[in-house]
Amino acid sequence: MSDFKLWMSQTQASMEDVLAQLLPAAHHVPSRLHDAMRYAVLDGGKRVRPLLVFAAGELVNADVACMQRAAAAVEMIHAYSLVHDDMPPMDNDSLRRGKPTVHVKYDEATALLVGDALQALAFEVLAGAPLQGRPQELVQMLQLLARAAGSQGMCGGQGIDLYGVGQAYTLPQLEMMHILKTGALIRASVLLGAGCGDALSDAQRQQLDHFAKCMGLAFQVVDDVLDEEADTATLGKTAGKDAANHKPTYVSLLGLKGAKEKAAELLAEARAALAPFGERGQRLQQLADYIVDRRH
Ligand code: GRG
Repeated sequence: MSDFKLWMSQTQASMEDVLAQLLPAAHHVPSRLHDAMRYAVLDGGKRVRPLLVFAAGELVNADVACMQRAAAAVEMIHAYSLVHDDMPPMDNDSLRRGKPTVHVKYDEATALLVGDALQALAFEVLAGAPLQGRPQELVQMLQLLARAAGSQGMCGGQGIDLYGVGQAYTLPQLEMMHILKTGALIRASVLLGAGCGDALSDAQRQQLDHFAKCMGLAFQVVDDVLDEEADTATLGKTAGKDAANHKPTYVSLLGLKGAKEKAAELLAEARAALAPFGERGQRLQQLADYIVDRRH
């Protein structure tokens, strides 16, 4: 196993423990809600956002306990977004991570509460990050996550997506939607990881921010490519699910080859943005490569 793969599986395993400890125990009243929260978060997912927190932390000698809390907070926001996105008024999906979605396994009211409670818990967890003597930095991190999750971040992107159903998007419009819907939380993951260690210069922070923005978009372009390839394999034809729903994707706008080229361009730009960090940026660079090369 490569050094990167080992790091990835160890980080994923340790995050599972951290999340299991930070989530309320399933027997705590109301146990149905707590059981559903644990079901939504634990035992599934690639943990890409926590991995980004930890890899970015390597740039700045970050404190492990701080990164654990930042990573758990971002993953809780991500899990809440998936629970709500799967519900009937949004994507109406019955399977997630190979398991019944929360509203199917429990019920719709519970799924709403799970999302709401996970979002609140995320901020409680981040507020407990051990940044002794740096209260201003902690407030900035809380603001960063709040903005990334809210109407000028992930929820805003989801709104643009919902209100645009049936409309023809241009590439810049699609890009704007994904920069918010998927990219905001990916960007926040990188910046929160960097917030857990030594301060960066303004120039370094801008470079890192550029890296994070490129990766947020690259993640989504690859997601569209993987969706298209899965649909093609299932249906035996090129008309994917999103095209059938008139939902534009990078593949529908650029073609499969064009979308793959776009992902490669974004990766190259992201790698270039890391160059000034030298050796310390190696983990983040490996993770960027993994995000673009991933198979699911
Ligand atoms: C409902 C407020 C609200 C927001 C929803 C992120 C999102 C916004 C919806 C998810 C829909 C979706 C499938 C978007 C594509 C990109 C994406 C976020 C994929 C899922 O993330 P992964 O691949 O999932 O990191 P795992 O399961 O590995 O955690």
